[in-house]
Amino acid sequence: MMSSLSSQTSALLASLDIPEGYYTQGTRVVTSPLTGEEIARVAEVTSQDATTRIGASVTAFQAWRQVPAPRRGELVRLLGEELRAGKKTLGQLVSLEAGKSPSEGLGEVQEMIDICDFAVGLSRQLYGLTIPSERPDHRLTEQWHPMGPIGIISAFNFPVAVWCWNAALALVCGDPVIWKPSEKTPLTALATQALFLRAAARFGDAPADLSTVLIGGRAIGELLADDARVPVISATGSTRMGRWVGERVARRFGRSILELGGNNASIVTPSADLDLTLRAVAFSAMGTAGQRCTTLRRLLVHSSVYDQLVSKLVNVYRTISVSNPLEGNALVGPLIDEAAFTAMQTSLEAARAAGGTIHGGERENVNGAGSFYVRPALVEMTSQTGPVLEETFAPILYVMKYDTLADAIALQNDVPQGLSSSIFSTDIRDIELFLSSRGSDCGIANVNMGPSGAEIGGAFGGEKETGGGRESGSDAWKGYMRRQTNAINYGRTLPLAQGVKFDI
Ligand code: UN1
Repeated sequence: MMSSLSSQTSALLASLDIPEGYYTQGTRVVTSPLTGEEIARVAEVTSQDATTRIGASVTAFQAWRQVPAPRRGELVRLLGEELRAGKKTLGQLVSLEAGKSPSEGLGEVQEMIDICDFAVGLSRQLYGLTIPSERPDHRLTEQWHPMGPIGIISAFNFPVAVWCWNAALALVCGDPVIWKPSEKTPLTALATQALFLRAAARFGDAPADLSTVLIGGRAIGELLADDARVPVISATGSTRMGRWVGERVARRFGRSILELGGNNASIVTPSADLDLTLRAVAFSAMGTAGQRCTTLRRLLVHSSVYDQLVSKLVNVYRTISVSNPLEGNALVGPLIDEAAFTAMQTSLEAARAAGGTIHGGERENVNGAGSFYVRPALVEMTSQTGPVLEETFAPILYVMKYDTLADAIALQNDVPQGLSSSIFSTDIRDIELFLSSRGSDCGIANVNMGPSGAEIGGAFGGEKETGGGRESGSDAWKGYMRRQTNAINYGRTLPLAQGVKFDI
């Protein structure tokens, strides 16, 4: 007897023309965090299959790199159209498989559509420079060439958008993509691949195997990271995973784009608009049940506004709706699994031992034993220590008091991670100091909003243990291409650079 969620899942997958065998026959059991019920079983690739399919991706590359970039953009335009048409279906699947609210599920697909639009325009703007040469009758230029297959290792929390940030850029840059999705979210990957294949069929003459999905565990990720035929590996997930992937890729001189853990802070200054701050903190700390790499994890509040803001926050934490977001309007859905719940409790224990005062954090009995819903936790700390220095992928917000902005910035930067940050202020001096070279050391620094919820137009990523990679907008496309410098002599003599003489 199929559970109601699995029949819902089947109906969604069937509406994307995905054959039933793809998600009913296999060894990997997929459960929904909403209820803990099994919703599908998918087949995994063997190492041998994966190796063969990487070879097929290389063949696709040889054809695709010859297709003019604006024409490659047409494929991504069609992908964007398929995503528009399939937005509701894919969004619902994201909710079922990752536990996101309907609005966040749809938002994730919108993020895919946005990056497709961006990449289409980009397909006519993969510019190189012309550089003045020091030699007469010489020209110096640079151009950008396709790299080869791009390996994409993604996490459960943005099960499809992260693929698209990478894939939309890679495809216009002339690169096929090979995707190893999170073991926890293979269904949304299969659905995304189905939409891609529809776009490719409409495109007409796209080479086969431009997009490959490898469903599997760590061994498949390892194989991808080790394969020198895959020049770029873009990996999103924990710092532990990224260190392991980054080291393997570096060993073979591959390029990695790492988007790893965050331990994002916001600074609330005395001039902050506290109503706006309250809403921004609530969204960025509790949205997606605290399971974004950009989630607000540390709140640094000026002592003059601490009591006022924190008392309001405690109230919001006490009353925010925690439930199955598909059955009501709950703002906070489930954690992904039991391991996430255990990690959260371990961090809360450590915070208590370090002198923290904890509000919330208890398990909520929503859907029985198989699902893990928790009341988000607000933890008042007197110092930045122990679990505050780590990323726990759960809704825990550590709150600390500060007296000078210099102290707050020092605290904000004094963690191993460097993804995102923000300041709440209406004082231009405070804002500009925070954004200056003496300010936030993160890849993202926002003003009067939380650290999460980035748009695709900017480059996305961070420093230190966040891995240093940049994805998505701005010139992140350069990570998917190889730069070639060309010096061209159009004269009849051979002047050497730096005035070197070599007359034979
Ligand atoms: C992630 O959590 O891995 O900025 C990505 C955000 C989203 C992306 C998060 N646009 O919160």
